[in-house]
Amino acid sequence: MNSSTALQDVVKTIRDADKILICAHTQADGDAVGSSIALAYTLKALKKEFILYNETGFPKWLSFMEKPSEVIESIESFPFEPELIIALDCGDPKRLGDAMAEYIKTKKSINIDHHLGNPHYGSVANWVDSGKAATGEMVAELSQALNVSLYKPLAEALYVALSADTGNFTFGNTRISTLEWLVKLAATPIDIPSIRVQMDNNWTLNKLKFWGQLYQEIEIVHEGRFAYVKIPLNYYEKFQVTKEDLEGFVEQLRKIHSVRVAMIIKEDVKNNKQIVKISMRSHGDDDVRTILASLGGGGHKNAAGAHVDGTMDAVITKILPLVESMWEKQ
Ligand SMILES: [Mn+2]
Repeated sequence: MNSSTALQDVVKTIRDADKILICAHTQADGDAVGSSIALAYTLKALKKEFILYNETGFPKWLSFMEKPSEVIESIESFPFEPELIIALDCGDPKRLGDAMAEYIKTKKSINIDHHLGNPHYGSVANWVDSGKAATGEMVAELSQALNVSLYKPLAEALYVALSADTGNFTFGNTRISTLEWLVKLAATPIDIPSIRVQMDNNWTLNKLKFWGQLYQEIEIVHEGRFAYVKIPLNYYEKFQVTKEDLEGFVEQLRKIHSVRVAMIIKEDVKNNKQIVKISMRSHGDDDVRTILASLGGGGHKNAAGAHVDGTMDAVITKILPLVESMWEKQ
């Protein structure tokens, strides 16, 4: 199904529904939060009842954003029973959280996303386009198709979504269409310089010192082309920071002139089991999604992630040859 047919299906399904739940992937990033809030403002303009849901809430660094309602984090707290669920920016239904991954199977659902390999889990419509820089760009098109004007809080949420997923409009995923949306957003009353201050200049001293320590621990292998940092679980307590304070760190590793692939690997615990969480970034033809897909992960060609059982060192031992063999095949 082509993109415009999928969009028309989404438009029609939304027009026909009155009680709609909006959700996105857990550990939400700027695109997940921005597109959720933007869709909520779109539904508000259409006078629909909506629930803004995220199983792990929204991160503190985005608390400056205006929201049309509180964020609900548990199914028990729903103010009403939704008839339609719209999942945003989520390439795998498991990433909606344990409770929502089950709940979504019991309702009509729409899946709007830009992750490659999304399995089209929406029961009534799937608008999946990996050519889009951000899910926020799709929500922008959707609100336009629904004839909702770019009023200020909606425009602000779209700006945050687009800017977050494109490294402030610098990554290779930034298309002409993305920049055209930036122009449209800049023409609204939003105050971009002040949003930038709130997105960029909001660090704690602890976070700065934490990053300072991580810079000391960068490992560089494969003739300078692969850089990674391990983050032991006890670091959060040691430096008095949260997992959120790592947002954006992996991009720093790409600043080294020789580095083509960057990775952070974090120790974590899930269901009393030790796991590691991996984030990888690359440029151009270096396809890190394929590398992490072989470990059960996913994402985009130049930005991917995975959750893997085992210790950090064991997982690194697995990844090192995968990165090397990607280059051998090129
Ligand atoms: Mn995204």
